[in-house]
Amino acid sequence: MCWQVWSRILGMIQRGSGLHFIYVDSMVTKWDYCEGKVLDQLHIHYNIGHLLTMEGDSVSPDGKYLVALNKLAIDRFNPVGPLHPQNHQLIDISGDKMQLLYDMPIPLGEPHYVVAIKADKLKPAVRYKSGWDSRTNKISPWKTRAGREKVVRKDGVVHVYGTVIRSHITPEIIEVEEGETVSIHLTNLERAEDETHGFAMYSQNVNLSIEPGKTVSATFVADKAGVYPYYCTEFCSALHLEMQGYLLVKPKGYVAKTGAKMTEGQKYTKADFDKQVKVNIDTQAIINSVVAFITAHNYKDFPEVVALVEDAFDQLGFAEESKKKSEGYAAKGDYQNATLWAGQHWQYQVKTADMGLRAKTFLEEHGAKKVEVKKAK
Ligand SMILES: [Cu+2]
Repeated sequence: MCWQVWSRILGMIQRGSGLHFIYVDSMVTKWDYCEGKVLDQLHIHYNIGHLLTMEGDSVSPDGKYLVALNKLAIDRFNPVGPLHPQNHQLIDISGDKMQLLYDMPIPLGEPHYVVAIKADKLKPAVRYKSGWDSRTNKISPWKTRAGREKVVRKDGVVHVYGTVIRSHITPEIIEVEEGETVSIHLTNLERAEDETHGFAMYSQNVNLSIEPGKTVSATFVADKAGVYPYYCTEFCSALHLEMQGYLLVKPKGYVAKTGAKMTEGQKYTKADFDKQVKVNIDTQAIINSVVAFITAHNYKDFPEVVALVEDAFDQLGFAEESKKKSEGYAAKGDYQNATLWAGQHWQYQVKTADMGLRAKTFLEEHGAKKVEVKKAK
């Protein structure tokens, strides 16, 4: 190949592609560097600062596109303040004539020396190891497992070891005294891809993003008595709004008046328990039909689906544990705990069904084929 595209007074070459930008004229020039001849010029939006071609900085440039990275965008987009968007323009350079395809304004400074790589070179991690601190890149000392949530007061700090999972933040209530330092450590128990939860607390400047497996901490001084709601900021499932709780900050030295008593929480009855069990049986029927669909197809040929199925079975394992606990309490006539665990069982079923349906849709959209299913004798 003997041509290049230029775009600066002294120019910047995208190696192997022969493209240059011309700053003052606001142009991209394509030229034949063997013959010293200009092949084509394209006006772009002012003012071009850099160029980017697909893998243009490598020894084997690839693709048919160039992006003009322009510095200024006055008059082009709606003004939204002193900082105007920077305009990036996508150009097709495959033919004799370059062709402008697309404008992309972004609210950042114009990037320098940008590199474009093929999407299939990306091999990102899907989830962190459970309890991972992404800042120190090792297991967090604050990692918490399901059922091990606790509040510990140590060296003048209230440490909250909490967890988040669809669709619950544990603990739901945190009680501290005015002036105490509070350190909240949250572990996302999810293993499913893209199941990030958020955690925002009113008035305490706490706003966390907690990706699957991650443990993250936030520390603040609860310096004003009051009730501060916290909640998940990601729309993580249909039961997303269940993910909330309250920080209660008692006035310093507050003593409850005599006679003031906490009222008992809601008591579930056998009827509540039976109702939840019926819902769980119906949900299981949906799961079974989805599993039947998936296993009747060549799902093992689709790594995305295999990952979803693994996650789904993980969740179903948790579901089994909750079901056993619920049945154990019911056998003892403790319908309060039996109903709570039956509800937990259902939560895991919903997660399983959610992943199963995503897997089913993927198979339908990617032309999965039917396979022979061995019948159990
Ligand atoms: Cu959530």
